[in-house]
Amino acid sequence: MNKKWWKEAVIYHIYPRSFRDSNGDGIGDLQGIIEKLDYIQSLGVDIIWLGPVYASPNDDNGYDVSDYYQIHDDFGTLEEWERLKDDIHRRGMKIMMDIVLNHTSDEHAWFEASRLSRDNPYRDYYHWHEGKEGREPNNWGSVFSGSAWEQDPKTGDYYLHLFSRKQPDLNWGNPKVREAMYSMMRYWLDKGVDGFRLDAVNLLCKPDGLPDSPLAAADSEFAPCGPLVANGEGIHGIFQEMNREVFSPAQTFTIAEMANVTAEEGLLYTASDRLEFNSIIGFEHMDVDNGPNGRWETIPFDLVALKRILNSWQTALNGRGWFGLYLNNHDQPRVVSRWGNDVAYWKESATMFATCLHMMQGTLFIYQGEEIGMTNMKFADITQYRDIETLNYYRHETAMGRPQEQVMADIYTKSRDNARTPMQWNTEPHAGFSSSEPWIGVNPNFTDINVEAQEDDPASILNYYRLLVQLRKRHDVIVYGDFTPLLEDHPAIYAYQRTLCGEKLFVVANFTAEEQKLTAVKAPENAKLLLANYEKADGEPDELVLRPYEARVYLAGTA
Ligand code: ISL
Ligand code: CA
Repeated sequence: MNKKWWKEAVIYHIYPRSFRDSNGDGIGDLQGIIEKLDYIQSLGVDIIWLGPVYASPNDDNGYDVSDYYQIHDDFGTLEEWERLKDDIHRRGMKIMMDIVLNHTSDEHAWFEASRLSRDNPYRDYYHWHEGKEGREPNNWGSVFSGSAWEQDPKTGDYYLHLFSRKQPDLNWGNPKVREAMYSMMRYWLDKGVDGFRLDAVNLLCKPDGLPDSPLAAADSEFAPCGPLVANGEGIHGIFQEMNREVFSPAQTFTIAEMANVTAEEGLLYTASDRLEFNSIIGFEHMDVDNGPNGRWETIPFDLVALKRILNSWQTALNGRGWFGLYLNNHDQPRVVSRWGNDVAYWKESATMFATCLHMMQGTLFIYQGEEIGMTNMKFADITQYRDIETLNYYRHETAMGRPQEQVMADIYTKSRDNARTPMQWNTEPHAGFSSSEPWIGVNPNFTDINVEAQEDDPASILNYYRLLVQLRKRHDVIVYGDFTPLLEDHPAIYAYQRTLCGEKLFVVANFTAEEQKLTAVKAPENAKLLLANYEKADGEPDELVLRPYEARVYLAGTA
């Protein structure tokens, strides 16, 4: 058991545009976060992860950075950022910045120079290529619909953008790009940043020769290229260099965000002796209800598949690498609506997911609003959506002739805007998020679901989260214990055991709205109920009936 502070840490993830608006322009800002630090601290969290707050034309809400050294006017000033950082530190918490290395904005000075001519010194900062037979250099599709290539009128060449056309991919084969990004990260470390969340970072190395993606679907001219581009040749060398140049000297804490990664690969990125990253947030478990054609296609939720994936990560990384535990973030629909029941069993399912996740091994993430059970949002009209991925998808699908109701149904299920509606603070107008009309609509259920309503209610989701965080601090077995999967093929119950130096933690969770009888497993001898999401857990541990979305945790052999 290799103890580290960051393994024990709980991270609170802020999406700055939607957290709290202090000056009434409808957009969340740094001063708004400063005002809410008491609240964040009251959750018991250790680290605040700040979504991108750099200068940006906001094509992808700040993940398109035009200047990595400036704070976006919408959010405030560098002085305000300094104050936020100092206030976070004064409270004994840490600050983690979101770092976007795969691409810049097309309004970044490097890209503006690079598009001027073929022999511009910045040309090689990006991926510029000639067309092939009057078309794109290959069949790669962008994550945000359409081609991953854009032809630029100035020279007639194409540039690569795996995300929007305003997010050109950087060429990490160019040592000048690497050095510039390393010094940018050092700049933030010198300012006192404690850690980084590295955006889409396993996409940095594109395959030589730019081969076509084999994933072409019959009805689309462009093919998903994530699996082909992810984890490219040379990537580990770059991460080890980055670690030597930036992370190790500053002893900083790093979490790599990576889609298209299995547990075996996740171990390569996080194994402590390989000196790449401390931890990883993967997508495999969140992709469990994606169909063969990607995330917009939804297949029924399959608990056995989810267990297979999460259990494989728990086992593969144990003792060698380190996992990042999440079920919610700004890119995912709210899990309580997605795989739970946000009507009849809203509180039960929200706390069940939390229990199941919090008792696993890894650094824990709480995404703003998750701790009060915020739900998905169905906007009546496409014009009310703001997310570029959603808007591009709508445009693309309707242009292909798909009925609008079908496309809207996909959007209701998977749009990232589900998780980007303003934080629901109280019952005041605009949910206490802002004094004026917010940049994106507030979920009308804020009158029922808000922080104020839950603050003093001992049975609220909010106070359940506080308890979960405290338990993690109190019991090493939750952080460090070995993981043993149980009932792997059971279609309705997630069960597992954690063990550490004679201590045993036994976790059972009912993922359905029906009662489930627990027959094949039982809590260990002399185990005591540590936590439950129903008032009173009845029955003896060996003849349990789990009520709808009930979750229980038993502890035995306390040292
Ligand atoms: O690459 C993918 C699929 O092949 C995506 O799932 C991708 O990994 C994911 O979208 C990365 O998300 C992050 O980078 C995006 C940004 O829009 C997201 O908000 C951010 O979390 C581009 O910067
Ligand atoms: Ca504001």
